[in-house]
Amino acid sequence: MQVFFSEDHRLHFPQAELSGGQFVTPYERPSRVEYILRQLRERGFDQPADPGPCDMAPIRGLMDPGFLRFLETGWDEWIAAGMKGEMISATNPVRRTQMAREPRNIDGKLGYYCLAQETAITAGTWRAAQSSAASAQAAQRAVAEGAGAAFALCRPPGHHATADMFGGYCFLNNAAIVAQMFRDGGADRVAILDIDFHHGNGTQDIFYERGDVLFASIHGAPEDAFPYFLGYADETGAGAGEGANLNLPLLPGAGWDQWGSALDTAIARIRDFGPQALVVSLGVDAFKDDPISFFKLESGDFTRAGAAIARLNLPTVFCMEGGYAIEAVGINTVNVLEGFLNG
Ligand code: OKP
Ligand code: ZN
Repeated sequence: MQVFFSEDHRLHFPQAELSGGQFVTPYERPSRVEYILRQLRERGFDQPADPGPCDMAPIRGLMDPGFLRFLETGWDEWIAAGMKGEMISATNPVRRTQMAREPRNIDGKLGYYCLAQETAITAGTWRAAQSSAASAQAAQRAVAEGAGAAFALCRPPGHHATADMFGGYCFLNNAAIVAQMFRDGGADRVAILDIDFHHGNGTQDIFYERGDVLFASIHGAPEDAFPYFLGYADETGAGAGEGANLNLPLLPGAGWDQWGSALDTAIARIRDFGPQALVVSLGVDAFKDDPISFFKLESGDFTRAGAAIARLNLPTVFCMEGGYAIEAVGINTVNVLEGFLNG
């Protein structure tokens, strides 16, 4: 399986994440990828290839132009406005501000485009986010050209980012970009399977009214887990997308019995949908020792998950998302990939 990875992820490493009223070292940190790279190396995977530059054309087709302008130029504006710290949003449009429009002031703009305040923007964030999307794009191209599957070792992750908001450690929605590239390349239907512990609100939002991209997600119930405001089972899609959104929320403590059977449900739905390509939002934070999650998967369960996904027998792009139990993140990620290859 080809692996794509860019060292430019290092350009994004905020000093602080707002967590429980404290500033802590971000959970989503550069060293996460070192553990994944080491496991790939030790277990005989191909040397990761650099993806080359990010192709902005498919991204501009999917994302809000004002949001992209903000990501591109926001940091310079912030510094020019005399701000001294990292970009952390303090004021956001909330209920009954549906008519909110982009402010001129950069602090206001930051709030306008931010969906969760734990995520800071720094000088290198935009370039890192582009390099992450570039890895996803290179993996898509490899699979479109006939590789059965490819792994994009994306960092920062993507599935919380909408067409016009960042947050939950995400800036550009890599999985959505890949799905759209498959569509643009001629696939009539594409499925996205999101196995990250957190609901992929961004991916859901981007495709919610579209019937050509199925989004299926297994995640911590929104009553109890970030991103809190989306991910309920009754969100089934709208308009042309009615029926093309499947949320499988699970309560705290869910282990393989429940999680594995939710995976079977998602896989059956994907099979019924009849896609020509599959994108997997591959988070491994459903692991029992994850510091910010509450499922109970064992490392061996990730191998079983990979094998189950392989039975779909689809051209597959894996995009890395979350996983914060730093010692195990490599083992669990590569278990999914190995389970898939042997499945
Ligand atoms: C990103 B991905 C920690 C709370 C963190 C944000 C979680 C983002 C997860 N005190 N809230 O889906 O793994
Ligand atoms: Zn997650």
